[in-house]
Amino acid sequence: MQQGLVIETQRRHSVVQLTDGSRITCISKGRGIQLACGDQVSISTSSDKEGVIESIGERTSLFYRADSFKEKLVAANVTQVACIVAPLPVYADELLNRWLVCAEASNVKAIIGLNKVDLVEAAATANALARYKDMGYDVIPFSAKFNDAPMRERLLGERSVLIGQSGMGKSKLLNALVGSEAQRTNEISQALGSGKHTTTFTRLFTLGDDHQTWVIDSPGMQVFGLAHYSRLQIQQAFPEFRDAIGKCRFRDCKHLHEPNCALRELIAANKATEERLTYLRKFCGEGEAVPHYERH
Ligand SMILES: Nc1nc2c(ncn2[C@@H]2O[C@H](COP(=O)(O)OP(=O)(O)O)[C@@H](O)[C@H]2O)c(=O)[nH]1
Ligand SMILES: [Mg+2]
Ligand SMILES: [Zn+2]
Repeated sequence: MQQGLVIETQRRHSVVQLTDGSRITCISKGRGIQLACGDQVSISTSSDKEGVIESIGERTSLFYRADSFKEKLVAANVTQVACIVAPLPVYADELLNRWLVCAEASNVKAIIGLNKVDLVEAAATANALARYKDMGYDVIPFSAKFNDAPMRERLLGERSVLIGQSGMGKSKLLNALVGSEAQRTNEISQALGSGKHTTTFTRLFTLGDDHQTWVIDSPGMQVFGLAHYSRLQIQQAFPEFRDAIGKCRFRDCKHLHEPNCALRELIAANKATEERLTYLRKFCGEGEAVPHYERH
């Protein structure tokens, strides 16, 4: 039995990096096991070519999205979610809020990387993002093209998942960080001969000789459901509203026009924004919750 780290997943196949840095394509034993990049696994090998995932180590964190029908694991055991946005193409603010809420609800720190600060349009975006600093999120302006240092600094020593819509510059950043390694072809697709494009897969890269820094590149996502979290978990994932949850005059307060709404009082006092309350109400009203994902 050998220990390894899942660095690529695709249905029942995954690529596992062993402690000596070598890689092996594996299949999962049970049907019910969903693997994520970042999972620590025990594998058995029948030949040098293919391994079998025997068990998954306990996860310190699990970042994933879900709608009422299915769950999609994004990354396991990460220490931070790095949300990558840019002025062009214009990033979607609602998606950013979904990632922040998901990170908060999964107990993982979130940071916001503002890429392409070399563009003149970046000044307005930086202004718009200033409100997130008030909520406690660090906003890191950088340019993957001309100066990636501010972002690199925040990634070193951490196990991060990069999340962002396509076009925000995640691949460019990865190129700057890991060089030609970022062109790593999809090993599962190669093995299976399916030749899928690499950017549709989540991939993990390790940095440094000790492989302790992780950067996980996820494909650009246009939807990000939060159906795996309860209303209360979602409400509490808004740091600026957290202390006010449950303190409205009416227990079933919709936070619209009710008197003595504790959330609205925060907005009136300029400690929270109308926009964030709209997201809170929207995210809470979405779909029936799927059963919480079984941790192995
Ligand atoms: N001006 C500018 N363009 C960038 C920067 N970073 C990435 N781009 C460009 O943005 C486009 C999308 O980048 P890419 O890395 O493929 O984005 P991804 O879809 O998030 O992986 C490409 O044309 C990049 O050259 C940057 O810092 N400044
Ligand atoms: Mg990309
Ligand atoms: Zn209320």
